[in-house]
Amino acid sequence: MSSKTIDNRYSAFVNGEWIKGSKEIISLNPADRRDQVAIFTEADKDQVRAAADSARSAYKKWANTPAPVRAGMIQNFGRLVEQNKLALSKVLTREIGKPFRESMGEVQEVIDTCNFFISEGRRLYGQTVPSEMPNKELFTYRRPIGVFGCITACNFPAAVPSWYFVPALVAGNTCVWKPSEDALATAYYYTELMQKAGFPQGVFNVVFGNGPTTGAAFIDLIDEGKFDKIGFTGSTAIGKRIGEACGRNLQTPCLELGGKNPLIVAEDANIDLALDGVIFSSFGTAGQRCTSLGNLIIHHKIYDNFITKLVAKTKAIKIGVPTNEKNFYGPLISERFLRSHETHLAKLVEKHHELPLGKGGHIGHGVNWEHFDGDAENGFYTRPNFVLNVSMKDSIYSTETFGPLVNVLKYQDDDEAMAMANNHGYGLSSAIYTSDPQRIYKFKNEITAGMSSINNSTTGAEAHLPFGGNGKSGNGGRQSGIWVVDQFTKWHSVNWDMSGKLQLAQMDTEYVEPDMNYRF
Ligand code: UN1
Repeated sequence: MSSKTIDNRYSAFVNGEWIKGSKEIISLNPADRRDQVAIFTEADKDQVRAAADSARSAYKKWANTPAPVRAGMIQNFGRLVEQNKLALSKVLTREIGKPFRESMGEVQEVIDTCNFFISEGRRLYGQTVPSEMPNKELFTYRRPIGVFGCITACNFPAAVPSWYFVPALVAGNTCVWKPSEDALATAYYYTELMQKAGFPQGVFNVVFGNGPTTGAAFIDLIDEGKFDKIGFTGSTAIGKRIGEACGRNLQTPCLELGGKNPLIVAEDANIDLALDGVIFSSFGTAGQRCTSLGNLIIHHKIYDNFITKLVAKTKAIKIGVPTNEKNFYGPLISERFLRSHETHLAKLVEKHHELPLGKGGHIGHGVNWEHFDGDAENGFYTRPNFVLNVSMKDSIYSTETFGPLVNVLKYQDDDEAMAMANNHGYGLSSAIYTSDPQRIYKFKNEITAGMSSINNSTTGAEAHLPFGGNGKSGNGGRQSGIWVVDQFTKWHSVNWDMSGKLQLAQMDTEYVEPDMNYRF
């Protein structure tokens, strides 16, 4: 893998030009902190404003560009991503430590999203609707919303932005993106491919920077009226701040927030299948997916047997360099995530909890892992954890931890399992392992999450179904699939009267009245 550092000190891509700032931000390879992947600078508030203004100036022309022409540029982008799939996946793995196979999967998700929306440029259907009066026609049109501001997270730094930008651009919106400060190189190459795809200047703008600075400036600009629509993937706390700012301005943001995703293993589950599903849900991507497993809920009759097997199977997983395909997971995305993981272990694990794998923090720093091939000194690697004896009263039950840390709860009956699956207040993903159709039916009806898997992992949503959550996981907005078009367009109703006279709705109609004098 190339160890070249992208050292351009850019802070933003505005109106088709790269510009520079002064305060450096650096993304490191989490498998080896000595490897600097990219050196950029932070966009200050004026630069974020300039990016939003550039999107505003480009808006009218872009909104009036025929939708199939707009979608043609998405097609170009998808093809370019396909041609660069290997290179982009390598950058992803180097920059956020995602195992290479998963990086390839993530880049494929970008391509799938483009493929799905290319033909939407030839649909974006409105309706022709009958009028209640003669010589009058009614129509509905989907209109773009305007300037779309979007802040994304570091765990899916290519796929998740595509869920937003691909439909937003096809629908005729112009965009400003603040990618994660931990994935600068990925965002840089993504933007380069956007540029090569042919989008006109100002249609797609990018600002780099940290959350408390550039991100905060971004949020302030909602009150300045610089954005018409906001998309945000990240923590529930910041999602609430964004929701408040949007609410004040009568906007509905698309918020994709945290999760404490439950997985139920019923007494009649196929145990081997469930074990594989639990291990990937728990530790795939080092537990750093919004859809990763948070609360594992096991029926009391199979509990001991399941835990014994789960612990044995987990002990056999390999952890280490993300380029080695034998490794199940690599380092945490950055030092920040490692520190937060350690804080969770220190603060949320209580006396009555039991950790059958040991208390697994930073590998090489007081703890070890048998099958480990990473650089413990310079990498942000951490051991997996299962926390047993968790109850719904414990704070770990309802706190998103975002890392390889999974609670285990024991249940007596289906009602208790459903309570455990819902009561934490998040509602993103969920799963059940069972062979009983009645149980599946109950689960589907009672789960409050936006997404559910039956006999599969909590992770791994496909790119053409609605993705998103309820409760603390979001405001009900959805990404992906055809439904997302509703996020990026507003309905416009048109009445076209050709009668040549003033016809008033509800009054100048020719309804035939019933005989009002008739009484039976
Ligand atoms: C996320 O973690 O924000 O469903 C996205 C999945 C992936 C996307 C996760 N396709 O696990």
